[in-house]
Amino acid sequence: MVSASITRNFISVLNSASLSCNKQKLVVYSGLRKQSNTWFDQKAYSTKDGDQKKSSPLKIGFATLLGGTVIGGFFAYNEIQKKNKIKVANPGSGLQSLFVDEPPKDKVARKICSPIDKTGLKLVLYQYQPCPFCTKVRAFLDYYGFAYEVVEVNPVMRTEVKWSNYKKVPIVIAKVADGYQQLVDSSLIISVLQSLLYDKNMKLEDLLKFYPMVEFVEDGTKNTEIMNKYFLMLQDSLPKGKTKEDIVEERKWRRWADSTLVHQLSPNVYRTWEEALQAFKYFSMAGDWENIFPDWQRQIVIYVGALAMYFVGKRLKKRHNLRDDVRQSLYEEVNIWLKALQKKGTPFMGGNAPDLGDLAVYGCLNSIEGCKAFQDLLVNTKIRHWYENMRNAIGHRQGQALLAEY
Ligand SMILES: N[C@@H](CCC(=O)N[C@@H](CS)C(=O)NCC(=O)O)C(=O)O
Repeated sequence: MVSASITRNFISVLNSASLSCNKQKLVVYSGLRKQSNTWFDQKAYSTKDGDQKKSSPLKIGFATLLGGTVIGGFFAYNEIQKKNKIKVANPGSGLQSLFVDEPPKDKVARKICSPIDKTGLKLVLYQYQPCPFCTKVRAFLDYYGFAYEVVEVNPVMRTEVKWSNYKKVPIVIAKVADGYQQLVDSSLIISVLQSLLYDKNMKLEDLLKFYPMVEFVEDGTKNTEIMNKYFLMLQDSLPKGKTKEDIVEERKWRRWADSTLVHQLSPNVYRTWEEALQAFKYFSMAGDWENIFPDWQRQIVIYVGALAMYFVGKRLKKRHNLRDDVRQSLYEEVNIWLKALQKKGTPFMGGNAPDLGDLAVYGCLNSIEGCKAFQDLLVNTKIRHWYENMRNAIGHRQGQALLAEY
């Protein structure tokens, strides 16, 4: 299949042990795409579906009609869902759904094998390929060399996560003593797993108690928030080679990635209908949707998703006060990061190795890697050097020494 050969370009196997996974009709994805000196110069954002061609007016008309109907239904359905929303946890308890049985994961898209992972956590990541919160989690897991399975969630149907009462992705399931623990929210997932790596004596179930979920009402809408989600639970000692200031700074950039950088993405990626469609075709290719979703579902996701996100992008631009030329806002934010990095004078914000701030910023930007906005970012800012270093650090699992101690 055409997509299989394209996908192969995106897959590189890290070591022979990983190869054994291939026997299970699953691919091993290292997080490091085929390396070449010019990977970023090639038009990564061109796809096999010929997105560079102009879409015909008939296609656009059809997509608009179909999209309008589906989006209308989708928003109406979401409203009903919101009203019936079940709480995701007991407020204040920190305990998020614990299952006795493993949740369904019949659609494992790929399995990342890692012989060094002796945690026994058997992580499963439920995700949308293009979701920046999911890319953040993947960057973290790959940097440390965790073994995990990926279940690709259809962003329109969401059938793969119907078992959960949490309405977003990423969701990570981890094996614990009494069953399977659901971890929700990218920052919580990262904080809990990082804390676990720093303190091997802690149990994941116990760590979770430090991250209670609270409910609050904002502008008449009920919201939930996870307390301490940017905090690592370090007990008495600091991680080797880190100062208190390092930890505070790391937290600052993780927050910044979630509260500022991430808001630049949708308005930029879905800036025009052509860019929105191109982005979804790229997501389809990068996420191997052709082999995961039936073709009719894939087409709906691509066309409806592109149309919906085109309008969502416009709304977010307004909500987050982006400039009329949204690219300028993206460049300005990325330059804030680069300036801080320059001031620090080390290859990464974490020093000679990436920290969680680096991983969060990389995760956000990585989610748009094949899009026109990313190409423009490379041309108009100096992000390339740091980004390439991050890509290598993650692709080669440079954080694995910590996981290997487990
Ligand atoms: N704070 C959450 C945000 C997660 C989030 O907003 N995920 C989006 C996808 S990028 C989502 O699932 N939205 C609901 C939906 O698509 O139905 C996190 O960091 O994980």
